[in-house]
Formats: sequence, C-alpha cells, structure tokens
Amino acid sequence: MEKIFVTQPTLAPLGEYTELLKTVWASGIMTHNGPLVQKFEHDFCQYEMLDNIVTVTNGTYAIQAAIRALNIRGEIITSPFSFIATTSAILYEGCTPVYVDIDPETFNIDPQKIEYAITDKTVAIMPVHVFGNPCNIEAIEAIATKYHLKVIYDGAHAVGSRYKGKALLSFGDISATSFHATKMLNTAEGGGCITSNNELLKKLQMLRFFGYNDHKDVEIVGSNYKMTEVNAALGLANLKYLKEAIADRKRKYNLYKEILSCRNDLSFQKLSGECNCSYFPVVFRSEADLLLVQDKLLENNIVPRRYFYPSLNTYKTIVPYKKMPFSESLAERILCLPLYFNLSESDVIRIGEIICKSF
Ligand code: T4K
Repeated sequence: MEKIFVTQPTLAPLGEYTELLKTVWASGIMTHNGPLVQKFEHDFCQYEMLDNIVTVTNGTYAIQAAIRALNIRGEIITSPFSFIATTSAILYEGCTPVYVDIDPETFNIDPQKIEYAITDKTVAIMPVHVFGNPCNIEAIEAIATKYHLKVIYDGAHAVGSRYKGKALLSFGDISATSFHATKMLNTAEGGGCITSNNELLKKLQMLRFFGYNDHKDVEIVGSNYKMTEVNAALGLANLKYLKEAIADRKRKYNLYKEILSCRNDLSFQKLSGECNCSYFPVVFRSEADLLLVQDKLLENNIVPRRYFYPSLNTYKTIVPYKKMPFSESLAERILCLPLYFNLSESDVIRIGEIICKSF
C-alpha cells in the first residue's frame, strides 16, 4: 500500500503550468521582477483583498526582510509553539527572541502574558497564526500601541484565513507568509511580505533586489531574494485552485472531527476566526497516547507529523531555556494528520477509524 504523508502540494494540472512557462520561454525573462511575478503579486492581492505584497524566495526570508525593513534591533516577543523558522529568522537578524507562552486552546501566543515580558529592550511582537488560526489581533494591537512596539505576524500558514471579514494577512505593520510546497498556496519555494505602509513597501522591494530603488540606484544595503518567473508561474497556476483547495480542506477537516468525536480523550484547536483549515492537529491526553497512535498509523503506512515538536524554547543550543508550560505540554501531545487536496475522503475515514481503535 502506498504511503500517505502528512501533506502533498496542491498542484494545478501540469498543462496549465506549462502554458504559463511558454511565455517565459518566449520572452527569455526568468527573473528580476518580471511580468509573471508582477501578475502573481497582483492576482494574489486581488484574491486576498490586500493592498500589496512583496514576494520573496521563501517564508523565512519574508520574516527576516520584515525585521530589516522595520530597522529594529532588540528583543522580539514571540511564540514558542511554532516552526523553527520563526525563532531562527529573529536570531539571524541579530535580535533576541523572548518567548511568551501560548493559549492552550487556540495554540497562539497568549496576549494576556505579553505585557509581563516587555522590557526597555523590546522592539516588536511577532505572533504566529498557528495552523492558520487567527491570533487575538485587537489585544495584540492594543499592547503594541501602548508600548510603541512594531507587530510582525508570522503568517506562514495564513493564506486564505480571514479575521472579521478581512484577510488575516492584512494585519500588523508587516505580515510575512510562505508559499512553500507544503502550504495552502505554493510556488515550490516562496514567500511574501504584506504591508499597507508605502514606505515599508518600497524598502521591502529594495531589500530583495540588491538595495536598488526604482532608478536602479543603490539606496540601501540589500540582498538577493527575488522570486523567479518559474516560481511565479506555478503560483499563478495554483492560485486558480486556491478557493477550491480551501473548501476541500474544510470538508475533510470537519470529517476528521466528526469521526474522532468517537473519543472524549482527544481535543482540537479552538478556532478564533475563519481558519483556512490547512492542517488537522489532534491533541492527545499524553505523549504515550500520541506515540501509541503514531505507531498504529505508521504500521498502516500513514505518516502523520509532530508539528510542532519540540517547543522552540527547548532548543538550548540556540536559545537560553525558560520554561513555557503550555507550549511544552502541547508540543509533546500534538500530531498533525494527513490533510491535502488529493487525499480521499475514504482515507480520512480510514485514518480516523484507525485512531479510534488504537487505544
Ligand atoms: N513560519 C512558520 C510558522 C512555518 O511553519 C514555516 C515553514 C516558516 C515560517 C518558514 O517558511 P518557509 O521558509 O519554509 O517558506 C515543512 C516546510 O519545509 C516548512 O515550509 C513548514 N513551515 C514546516 C511546518 O513544514 P518539514 O520538515 O515538515 O518538511 P518535509 O520535507 O518533511 O515535508 C513534509 C511532508 O510534505 C512530507 O512528508 C511530504 C510532503 N512534501 C514535502 C515537500 C517539500 C511533498 O509532498 N512535496 C514536497 O516538495 O517542513
């Protein structure tokens, strides 16, 4: 039996991608803010109802570029329950991550604890919309305003999520997102920064392109993080299927929930807005239960993933350890089940039943 992995990229029919590639072959323009990158940025913004996006090579650099564009150095308050990229981007830019524990129900940073972590070195807050679930935007913005802090959202999972009728990616000074192969919308590798501030927009555009301004004069120290035409073509092809892909995830998400309600010792993420349902995390009572179920799934060629394990504050080689009880406990007990466009509903039911019978 073929293995079922935690995810698979959502891909447009190959012919639709190659049609777009023909235009690249015809023009010979492969990169440098070419027509397909511009179209991808435009069409993506239209889909998401955003003012603009600056695409870059990946989601990790999108976070780094956001820090650079805001010209901040110091402590950045962030979530210990995330992918390593959230913390490493902060460290890579010479800043210090300061963890604030999560709300164990939403899995997002707990705004009530943020104020206790603010010092005279704090420059920004970097919350993560974990699994596409919106953070408490109002509470975070109120704290940021009170203490004059910048807000960078790690919205790597947030494409297609909504909060109070707006795109989740529209909040914060800058939102950084990812178009990695495993994400809701993919360009193979890719990412983007969203901001409605024109000055920041210009700076982000210069940062990805050697620091050049519109007149090809070097205005700031930049680097090279431009998205290529080949990646943008893939994004454009896949964008057509984004709405359908999100609806499909939501159906399968609800199906999993229905089947797994057979047990009262499992719990789920509390959604606090219109989540894109890009992941299906399930929380066990103990790590032992998780390992038992994981073994059963692996025996059946089903490969779930422990996103996110371990809690980032425990990576002692890169950050000083400080206890984060909720994040550490969740990280030990959470498993993401397979969820993707090509996964059949019968496989969702089969996976759910294996779990129900595992204990
Ligand atoms: N912030 C957050 C909160 C993030 O979660 C991430 C990335 C970032 C920032 C940074 O964004 P990027 O710089 O990556 O754009 C994956 C992804 O590499 C990573 O993008 C993602 N988050 C993270 C949560 O998951 P792995 O180590 O799980 O990847 P991998 O290769 O094991 O893939 C998982 C499964 O996906 C495989 O079992 C098979 C399938 N797969 C994967 C790839 C790469 C495919 O079917 N095709 C593929 O091409 O990290």
